[in-house]
Amino acid sequence: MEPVTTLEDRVVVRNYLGAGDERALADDVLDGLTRPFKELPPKHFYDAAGADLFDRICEQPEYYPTRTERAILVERSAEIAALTGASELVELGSGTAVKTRILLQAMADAGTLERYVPIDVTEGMVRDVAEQLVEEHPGLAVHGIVGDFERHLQHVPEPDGPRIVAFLGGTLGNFTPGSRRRFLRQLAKLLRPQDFLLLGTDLVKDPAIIEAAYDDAAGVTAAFNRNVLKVVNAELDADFDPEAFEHVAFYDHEREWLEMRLRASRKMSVHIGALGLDIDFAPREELRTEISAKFTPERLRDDLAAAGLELAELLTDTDRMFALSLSRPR
Ligand code: AVJ
Repeated sequence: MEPVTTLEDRVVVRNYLGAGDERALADDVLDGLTRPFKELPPKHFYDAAGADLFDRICEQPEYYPTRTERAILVERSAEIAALTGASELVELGSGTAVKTRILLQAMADAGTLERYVPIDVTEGMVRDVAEQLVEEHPGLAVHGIVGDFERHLQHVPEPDGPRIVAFLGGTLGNFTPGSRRRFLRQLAKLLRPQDFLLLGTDLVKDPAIIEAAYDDAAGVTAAFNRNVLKVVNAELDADFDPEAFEHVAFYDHEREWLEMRLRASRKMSVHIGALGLDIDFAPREELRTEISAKFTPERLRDDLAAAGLELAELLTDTDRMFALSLSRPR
């Protein structure tokens, strides 16, 4: 009898998130809100409501990164598949894998596709994507990792063939310059000489275009920004009044990054029950919630080089709004 492979045989999902993970928010809030300049890391935007708001941001006419990156992928995926000869795709922050499907299809068309390794913090998302993709691609194996790509990269399985590690969407821009290079070095460790890093980065451009992308007319980004306060309220029993904070988005020329802040409209005191902590805001005091770095090709090359990587291809749209880069160990 022929051995029968069921869909289940081709899907493995491992969850590395543990009890300690609620602490991550508590620690970040304790640390970030007691600093002289208040700050919260952007990863806490993404509860279910935040993820929905982010999806809606991607549909706003002002928010160019998502559709531009997708267009580059549509245009160049066949070339990426051919150039890398990759049989496996490891993806950080895979989400609903909308863009990834384009690349996986190109790898399937090239006849090389064997395995997809999505990494995401939302278990349901990893499972759904895994099940859909094995149905779409006969022979594809999916090894899903539910975890934080800043902490769980050691659980990425040994490579099975030539590999692409993909970090799309411009999320590298959330790192400050020093930690950005440190993180790129972590990614470089997943690569052997024949492997490639596929990185999506937003590019330096007219600040008015960037600022509009982070302050859309429909107010979706403003709602997304305030959502982080709702996350803190829900998870840490706090009493932020999100509507008392104004959405601020500005491009910092010197640092070449977009910065989002929440500005207190009045003096207030916020109680954070789970931490037994009271935080005071002065009128107009600002809380930084995100930086989103924009790159020049030169700076990208330098950051990659600092991580021991060499730029092989820089793929951009005709307006040079966004870049996909392929790099490999030097
Ligand atoms: C998901 C980090 C790439 O920086 O453009 C969108 C997040 N913040 N609008 C970005 C975001 C406000 C986004 N990244």
